[in-house]
Amino acid sequence: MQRLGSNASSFNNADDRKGTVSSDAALPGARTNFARRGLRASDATNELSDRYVRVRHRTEALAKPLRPEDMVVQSMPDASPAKWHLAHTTWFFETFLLSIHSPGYRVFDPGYSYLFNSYYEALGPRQPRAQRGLLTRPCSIDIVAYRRYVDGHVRKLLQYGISAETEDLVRLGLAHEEQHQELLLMVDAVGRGGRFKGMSGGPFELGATAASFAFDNECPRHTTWLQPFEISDRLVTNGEWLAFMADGGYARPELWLSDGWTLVQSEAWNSPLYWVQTPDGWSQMTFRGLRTVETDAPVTHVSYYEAAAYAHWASARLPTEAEWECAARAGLLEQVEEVAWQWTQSAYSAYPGFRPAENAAGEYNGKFMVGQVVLRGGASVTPAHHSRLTYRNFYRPEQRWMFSGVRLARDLNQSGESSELTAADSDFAVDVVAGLSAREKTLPPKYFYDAAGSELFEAISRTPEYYPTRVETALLRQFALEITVGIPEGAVLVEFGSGASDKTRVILDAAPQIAAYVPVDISEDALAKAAAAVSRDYPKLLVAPVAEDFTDAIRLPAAAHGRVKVGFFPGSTIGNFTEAEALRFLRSVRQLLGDNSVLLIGADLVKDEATLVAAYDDVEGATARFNKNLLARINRELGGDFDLDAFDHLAIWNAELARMEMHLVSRADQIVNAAKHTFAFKAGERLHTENSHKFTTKSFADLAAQAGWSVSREWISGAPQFAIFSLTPESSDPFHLNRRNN
Ligand code: AVJ
Repeated sequence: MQRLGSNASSFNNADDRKGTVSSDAALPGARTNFARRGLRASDATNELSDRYVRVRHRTEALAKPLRPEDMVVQSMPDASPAKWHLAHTTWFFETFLLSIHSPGYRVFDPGYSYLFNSYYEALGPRQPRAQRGLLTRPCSIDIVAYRRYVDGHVRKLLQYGISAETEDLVRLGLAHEEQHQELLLMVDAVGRGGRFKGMSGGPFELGATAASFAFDNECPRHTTWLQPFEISDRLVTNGEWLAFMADGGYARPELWLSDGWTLVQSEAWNSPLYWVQTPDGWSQMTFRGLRTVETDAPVTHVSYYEAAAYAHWASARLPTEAEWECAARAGLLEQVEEVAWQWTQSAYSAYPGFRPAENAAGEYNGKFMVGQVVLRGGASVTPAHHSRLTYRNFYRPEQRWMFSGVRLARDLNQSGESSELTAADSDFAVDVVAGLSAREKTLPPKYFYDAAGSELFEAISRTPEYYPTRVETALLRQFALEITVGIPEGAVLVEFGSGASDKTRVILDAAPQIAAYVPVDISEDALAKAAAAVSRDYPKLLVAPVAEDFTDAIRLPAAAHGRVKVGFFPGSTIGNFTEAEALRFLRSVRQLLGDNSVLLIGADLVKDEATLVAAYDDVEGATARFNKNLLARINRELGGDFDLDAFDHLAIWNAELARMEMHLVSRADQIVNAAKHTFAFKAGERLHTENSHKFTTKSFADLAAQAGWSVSREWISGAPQFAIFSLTPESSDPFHLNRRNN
């Protein structure tokens, strides 16, 4: 018996002869290429027989987690269903090996040649690939029998010793099967989460007709009106449920209906029923004992309260029973009746015109029509044919011992558009939706600076209360020569967030040895204008603007190459970052500028609260307008309907975190629409729009040090104090940075 190693290499040799194996494409022509090498020794035949069993077995092992229903699903036109792969690989052996080389072999089923031929024109017509998912028959059991039948014949053939040509065919068949194993692994029908499918609104006929059996509560069939909606084609999975749990799903009252929250507390619910926490994570008590929670499987055994809380968390809702029935009838849904009953948001009540059956069976359904919620679909334990698309199951909202699962739905607007943001939506839209959906509403301050916002900031700088700009500019002027003294001939000045490049001129005037200027700013217009003005006023200077968000990793233009780099980051803009963001920025600048560089940073310093608060809440109201411009910008760019007068500007000093905070405070309970979403504000609720961290010389030096910079000099103004720091790389040891961030 040969070992696996030589086995593999003999396969590779075969491979070399015919170039790349492109499975089926290799076949009919390839067959004639095989040299005749006479009958093989029985050792080799045994080895081949073993390998045959192993490969065939592996295919079945891969398909093992699939239920019969999974086997049929074709997730997309190009991907064949699992059942088809199992049959097609078998058909391959039957057609190219047994039918030709096994005397007297009779095909398992003549019809299979049509169904399981992939694309061999020579072998006649076949099932179109995109329609392989329609093959409910032969069923999985038939396919297993087919595999056994062919396997028996192949092994018998191998037992008797085979020709080189036949052996090559077996090896080809196995290589072909291994390729299909890979395809089988790509059948994503089992584990994928749901996708929303849209339906336009309009009249819909709900309920059962008299034509076939139905319970009285499914009748009478009647017309109801649906608003446009979208509904998930699959059920919420355990994996998704774990994410809900990890996000505090069972601990956040705002997600829950009032009665549900009471139960969460009194029953200490923290997971679906039958889930138990083990040292290795969550397990689930099943009919077959304790099993690790399968992340890909639909969640079951959840109450209506849990389903509703989950939907809230997922920015969705449960479907109404009419929506469910409409979508199921339209064929949009998977996992309709084979996995779990699905909570709807519909109260279990009488359809219009309902009359209880006029016999004892009339007691059957009608008298339960209070305090219960409808579930639709069917469960894996439901007797076959018991579930119908009109079937109305019902349970009380707290019950969860049954196979109950969750399918999500969402509203569409009247033109049938989803509220899902797509790649076509701006970063601004994405950040606004995320920020306004958060438990503590917040927006990134970088969005202040559209054209209107930049002008409003200029207005702030002219108010008597807002000192930073004035004080920093004065400091720069006063110490310009000292600040720039070390800058060598031919250096490049790289400015982050250059705006109008006003302060730049102070540096350029004091340091004519600077040969190039790279202003970096996200606002293309402002950048182009400022660059043109600087070029005009400093004709010998090479100006190479970079229109990019300076918080992203940027690349320097060729004009900067080979020059000593001087970074310039004035305005205390570093104060707007979180500590993590500041470190990320300082580290990336450290890399960008290199070992032999300088970074000049302006930073505002901690001082008395009154001075700080006044600077961010000037009497004239410039800062309030600046703050509210963010809402105006949302209205302008994202179709928002913010009422600017319904919010108050708030500036507060957070002493603990050493930062000024700006908020917008809702004056009343209100609903706001923006970026295809709806947001609720409670009276007094805050939208946090900016932090402006204030430093001490020590806190700043610590921050810089953590990013590989050391403060080589600092200039500090008189009160109100503002600082300019000159930073140099702390060490040119290339491993230094890594050691610092552990
Ligand atoms: C331009 C970011 C430095 O934080 O002080 C002014 C912006 N916010 N008034 C700052 C700002 C409110 C300013 N920076």
